[in-house]
Amino acid sequence: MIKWLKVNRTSLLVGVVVALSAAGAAVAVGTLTKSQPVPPVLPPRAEKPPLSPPVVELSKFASGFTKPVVITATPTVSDKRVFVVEQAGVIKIIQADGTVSAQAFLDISSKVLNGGEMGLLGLAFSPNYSRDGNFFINYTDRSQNTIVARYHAPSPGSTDPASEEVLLKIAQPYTNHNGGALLFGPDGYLYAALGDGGSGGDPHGYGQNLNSLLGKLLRLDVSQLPYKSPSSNPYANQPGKRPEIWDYGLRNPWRLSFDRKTDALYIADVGQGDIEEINREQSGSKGGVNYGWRCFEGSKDFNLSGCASRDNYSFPILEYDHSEDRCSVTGGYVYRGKKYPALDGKYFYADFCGGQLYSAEIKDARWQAELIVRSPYRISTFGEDSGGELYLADYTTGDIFQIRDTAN
Ligand SMILES: [Ca+2]
Repeated sequence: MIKWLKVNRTSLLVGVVVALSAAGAAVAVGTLTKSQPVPPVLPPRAEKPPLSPPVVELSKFASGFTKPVVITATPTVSDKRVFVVEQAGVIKIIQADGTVSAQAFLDISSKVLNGGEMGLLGLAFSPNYSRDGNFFINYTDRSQNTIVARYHAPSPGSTDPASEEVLLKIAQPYTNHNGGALLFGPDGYLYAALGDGGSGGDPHGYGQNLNSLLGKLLRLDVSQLPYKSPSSNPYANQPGKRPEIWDYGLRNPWRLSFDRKTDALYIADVGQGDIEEINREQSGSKGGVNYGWRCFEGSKDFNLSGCASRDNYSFPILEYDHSEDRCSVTGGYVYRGKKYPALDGKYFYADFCGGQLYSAEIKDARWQAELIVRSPYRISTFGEDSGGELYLADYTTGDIFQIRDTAN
């Protein structure tokens, strides 16, 4: 035992001297005994190779869906499953290897009015899903109401269909512009997007009417039901205004996302006949943002009757017209995944009719968009898996594609 210790002390001393020499430290061994500070022995710095400009490819990930409108995942990072919502009222699971589970996660097609812009349109898992098993959906019921409801999954792969608890039931005056996006914010509240009720030109003025939930982004505390409107909502205690409202002046918000890194909120809003738009709301916003509809379509005047001066409204960071077969924006995500670092920080979005996939970022102090792919797809939605990798859906074929960078 004693011999063993001696040997190892010697080895340790030799190790220190060798390490210092290897690091090029100009310290004589003799000075070590005077307790002078010794420079730390650091490993050689690993230089990361520079990233090449990304080359984005849409790689088929899964197929066989009918009219996919939502792609999402649970918030549990180790849960690699991807959930796909079919408009008719079915939620299916893609396993990590791309196979689609035979059994639906939820099938409420018998309750859903499906067609045009109606159907099962939103899905968001509780931030505590691994513990509470709750998730939230938005659908059009058979009487043409928008329903926001909570469901419970007693085990990871199946749902109790009788667990529905309705949070909101909102009559839809027309069949179109139902919005439908649901997502949890970094504040833990549920954000629910509703369109202006439909027809054209917002004939009843819902977008600017703070006593209506239509044309709004709502912010709800769903930690217990019935839900509460957080007291920090901008109209929480104002008579004649709905306390659920976070933002207003939306026409048909089709897909929202929070940037996982900056917490900024991106809202894509479908235009009337000319302008498609992307809006961005900074982290730390107090809400009450007026996104302009039906006073403005994008940054363009639409119907200024009863409207205030332009500085009362928030205008898009990005907008585009209906040239090149474009007709309807599909909002996406800022890439924050791990696999493709050259995509980090780029906001991806698309046009449903023209098939263009764009990425945008701030260059020279302004938002600039770049056409990435002119696809043959009708891109109905984007989605993130639990690790932040991005996917999109082709509404026509029901294929799900992963956004990849083949250059890095
Ligand atoms: Ca707007």
